Amino acid sequence: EQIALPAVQRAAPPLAAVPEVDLALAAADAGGGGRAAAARAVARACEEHGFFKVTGHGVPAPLLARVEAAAAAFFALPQQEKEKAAAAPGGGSPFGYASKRIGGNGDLGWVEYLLLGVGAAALPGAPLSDAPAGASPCSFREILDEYVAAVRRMTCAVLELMAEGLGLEDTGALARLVLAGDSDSMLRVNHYPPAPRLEDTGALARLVLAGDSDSMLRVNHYPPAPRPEPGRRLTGFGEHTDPHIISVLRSNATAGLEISMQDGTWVAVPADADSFFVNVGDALQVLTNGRFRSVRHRVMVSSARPRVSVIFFGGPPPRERLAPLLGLVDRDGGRRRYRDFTWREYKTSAYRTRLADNRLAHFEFE
Ligand code: GA4
Repeated sequence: EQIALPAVQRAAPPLAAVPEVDLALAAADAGGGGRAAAARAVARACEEHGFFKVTGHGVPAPLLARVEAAAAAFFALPQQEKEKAAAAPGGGSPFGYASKRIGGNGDLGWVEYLLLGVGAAALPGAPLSDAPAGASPCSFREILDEYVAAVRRMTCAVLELMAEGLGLEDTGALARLVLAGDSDSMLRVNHYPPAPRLEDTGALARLVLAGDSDSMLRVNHYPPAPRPEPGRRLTGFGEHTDPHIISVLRSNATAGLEISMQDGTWVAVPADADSFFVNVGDALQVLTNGRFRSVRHRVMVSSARPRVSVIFFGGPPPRERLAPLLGLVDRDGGRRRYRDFTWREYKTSAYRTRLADNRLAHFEFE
């Protein structure tokens, strides 16, 4: 008789061909048709998966290494110091540091993280301004601000390619939303500690041996338990779509990210620490009248090494009306898929949902 252990899941197969765009190549070959080809490839990836890889991104490798080292140093701090460092002006809910709790509606994951507001205008005395960054003389905040500036620039280059791929006349229409002084953009730094190994035979005993362990006595007979599978996986970040326009992710060399295909099957995205990964968010699905797909994704954690990921969420200003971009509805036979709403309205509604919910369903026309 098999007893299902909740954390055990079979590994998803790897995504066979990750769509990829080389920004440097696209920029260098503007005249030779390379740029137009890159724009078409980006649009195709956004339609099919809502997901693609970016190489030739221009974010310096030493900066990526500094961010990764600073994040590792931060998460190695004692719990209390992490909480204190992240609580500062501009650090109110949902921003700050948290462990295991995701959002405010009961979602849990095998993850600890920092969430920071990073609108175009930097705040003096922002969270983490005093936090050390490992060996670096800069504060963690200074390193993150430098990173956000570089990633925002690259994000706008990607958004311009998307606009070109959509055939928009105004190719700056998407990038302008994220560049606005009051753009509602965020940075998330996730740390997924390795799942406790089943081979770590002390993991459970240590809990019970704790001085304040809540133990009881009960006499039961258990039939022999099945041998647990070797590839034990925990949910690091449960399945969801991102609410913003665009998410730009970079991780260390530890895998874990999985995306959902259109038929609902899950595929694993092989880690690539030298590249960025782009997700289409709900707001971009609306702006494209459903043509680009907001990709459902999750992070699964195994027992190997810690995963660290840093995600820039590019969002519009709160007052911005999310309506299909000029020209896109005509092409869809004049039919609008979503009713009118502002980003502020959408966010308020999204933050009341559970992670796995379909947040856009509520705004769809029949
Ligand atoms: C998913 C994308 C971003 O990480 C995030 C998340 C936010 C949070 O962690 O507070 C949310 C989640 C995300 C979607 C639905 C709501 C809000 C948790 C949650 C259950 C920062 C975001 O903007 O939306």
